[in-house]
Amino acid sequence: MRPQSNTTTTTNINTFSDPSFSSSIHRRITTLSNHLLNPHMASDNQSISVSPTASSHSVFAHLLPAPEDPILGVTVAYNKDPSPVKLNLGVGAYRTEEGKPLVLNVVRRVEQQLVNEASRNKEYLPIVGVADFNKLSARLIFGADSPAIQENRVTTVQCLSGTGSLRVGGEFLARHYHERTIYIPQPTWGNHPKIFTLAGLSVKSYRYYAPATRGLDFEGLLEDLGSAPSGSIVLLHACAHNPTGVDPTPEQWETIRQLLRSKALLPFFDSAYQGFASGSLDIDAQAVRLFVADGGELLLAQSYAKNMGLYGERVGALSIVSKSADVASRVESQVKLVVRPMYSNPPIHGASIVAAILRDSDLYNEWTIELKAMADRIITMRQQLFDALQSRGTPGDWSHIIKQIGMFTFTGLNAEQVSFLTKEYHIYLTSDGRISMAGLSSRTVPHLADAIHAAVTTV
Ligand code: PGU
Repeated sequence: MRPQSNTTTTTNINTFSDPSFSSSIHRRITTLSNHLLNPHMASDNQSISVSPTASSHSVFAHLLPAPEDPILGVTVAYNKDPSPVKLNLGVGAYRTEEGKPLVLNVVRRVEQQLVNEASRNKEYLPIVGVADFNKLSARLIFGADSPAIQENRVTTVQCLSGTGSLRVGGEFLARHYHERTIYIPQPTWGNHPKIFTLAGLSVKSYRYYAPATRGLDFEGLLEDLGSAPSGSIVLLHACAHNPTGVDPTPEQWETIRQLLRSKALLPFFDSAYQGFASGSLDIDAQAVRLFVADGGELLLAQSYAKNMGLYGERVGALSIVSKSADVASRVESQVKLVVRPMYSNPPIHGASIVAAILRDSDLYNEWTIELKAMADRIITMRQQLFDALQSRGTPGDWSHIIKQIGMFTFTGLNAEQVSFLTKEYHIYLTSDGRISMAGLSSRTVPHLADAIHAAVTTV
C-alpha cells in the first residue's frame, strides 16, 4: 500500500488535471482580479461578497464634523493664518520675549544627564509611576514638614499631567465616594465639566466671578457652596484661577475652608500653576496647605506642564490625603484599579526629569530662579499692556490687568470684540476674552493695545 501522503498528492494532481476543477479555479481568479481592479464591476453572481468595511459607503458616514476644542482649536486657527503679525494668546503656554516656546535650562541639563546614564532602561513603570517622583511631588505641594506626609496619610500616583490626574481622581470618586456631585467654579477651565462628566460625576457650578467688579463673587460663592448638599465634591483652583486670574485672599480662603469642613464638602484642588502666580512655589501652595493642616481629607491634581515647561511630556500627579495611613494604602490599591485599564502605567521620561530636579538642591534652586523669571516676565507684560492702554486713552477701567494674577487676563472683551481682534489684527484668543499674558512680549504689546483700543471704540 502507498503511504497516505502520496495518495493525497496523487489526488491533488488528479484534481488539477480535472477540466471542470481547473475551469472553476480560472473563474475564481478572474472574479478576484475583477474585484481587485474594480470591485463595482464584478457581476452579481460571480462577486465575492463585499463586507461593510470594504464598501465605498463608510460605516462612519453618519458622523457630523465636531467643532474644534475652544482652547486648543485657537492654535489650530492661528497655525493656518499666513499673516506675519499674527499673535497667539489662546493657549496657556509660556513664550520668551522673542515669542518662542521655552525649554528651561535646568530641564535641558537633566535631560543630558538622563541620556548619559547607561544604566537607564525603558521597562514598564509600576502602575503608580516613579516612586521618587510621587514622594517629591507630594512634598512640593504639601510642604516638606506636612504632618499628612509624615503620618503616611498621602497617596500620590503619577498621572498624565493635570488633565489625567483630574480624570483618574474623578473616576476614583465616581466609584468609591458616596456623593456623585462635583461643584465647579463659574467660569472655570473649559475641560473641567467634560472631564468630570465622563468620569461619571454629575457637574454643578458655584458662583465665582463678578463681571461688574472683575473680581471674586465671594458672597455668591459662599451662598452656593453653603446650599450644596452635605458631602458634595468642590473643585478649587489652588492658585492663579483659570480663566479669571482672580484668587481668594488668604482670609477668604480660611472662610471657604471653614465652610467646606463644616458641611463635610470634599475639596478637590486643581494645581496647574504652582509658582506661576506669585513666583514662589510655597506662597502658591498656601491655600492647599491650609486645608491639609486641619487634618481633613482632600484630593489634588498637580501639573508640571507650566511650572517646569513640560507641557508635552504629560507629567503630573494625583494626591489623595486620607485620615489614616491604613486608609491611604487601601486608597492607593483602588486608584491602581482605575489606572490599569485606562493606560496601564505612565511614561518614564517627564517624571524622571521632575524627580531629578526635585531631588537635588542645586537643580531645585536653578529651577526656582527660572520659574521666578517666567512669573516676573508675565507681571511685566501686565504692566506694559496696562500702560499701553492708558497712553492710548482706551475707554474703561483696565486696572484688572495688573490686579489679576497668573498666566491669564480675563479682559472683559465680548465675543464680537474677540472676533474683531482675530479678523482685523490676527490676534488669537479664546472667545470668552481670556488672553494668555505669557504669550505676549514687549514687541507685541503695542499691537495688542492698538487692537483692544480699536475693538472697544468701534465694536
Ligand atoms: N487645570 C487647569 C486649571 C488648566 O488651566 C490646565 C491647562 C490644566 C488643568 C491641564 O493641564 P495639563 O497640560 O493637562 O497639565 N490649561 C491650559 C492649557 C491648554 C489646555 O486647555 O489644555 C489653558 O490654556 O487653559
